Amino acid sequence: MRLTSLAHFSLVIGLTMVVGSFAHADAGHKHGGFAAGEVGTDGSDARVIEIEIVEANGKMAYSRDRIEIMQNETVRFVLKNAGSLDHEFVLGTAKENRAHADMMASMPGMAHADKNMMQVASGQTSSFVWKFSNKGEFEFACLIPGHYEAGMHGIMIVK
Ligand SMILES: [Cu+2]
Repeated sequence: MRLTSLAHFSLVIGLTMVVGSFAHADAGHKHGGFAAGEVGTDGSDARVIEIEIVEANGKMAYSRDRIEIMQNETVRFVLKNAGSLDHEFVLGTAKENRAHADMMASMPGMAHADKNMMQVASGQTSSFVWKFSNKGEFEFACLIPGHYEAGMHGIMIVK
């Protein structure tokens, strides 16, 4: 009985390690890039997707909560911030965004800039060109503390 449960225990540990390493590879940057692809170098022939950021009744949201893209498509996101607060737009897996948001919450005022994101000040419009070189389900989100929870996130499906 004791031996059986010991064997069972080590099997569980082994499986956990295998699952853990898959999850790590999935969340990590592939080939030195980002999970969702890479910064677009030329936006001149990109598909344009306009998104408005709105705030109302304690909620904050992007005007779209689901976007479908074809693999290798280059997209120019044009974000118009119609709210009274500054916001951002970060592309990644839901898991990457969660980890990033937790880090920001633990370091208030942390300087925060990376290639897979942009900031949009209140009343401004900014654009951002991205090449979706990887298929999968990703997320766009605002990771300023409290904003994700207030509604600032959407799904990006790359087919
Ligand atoms: Cu925000």
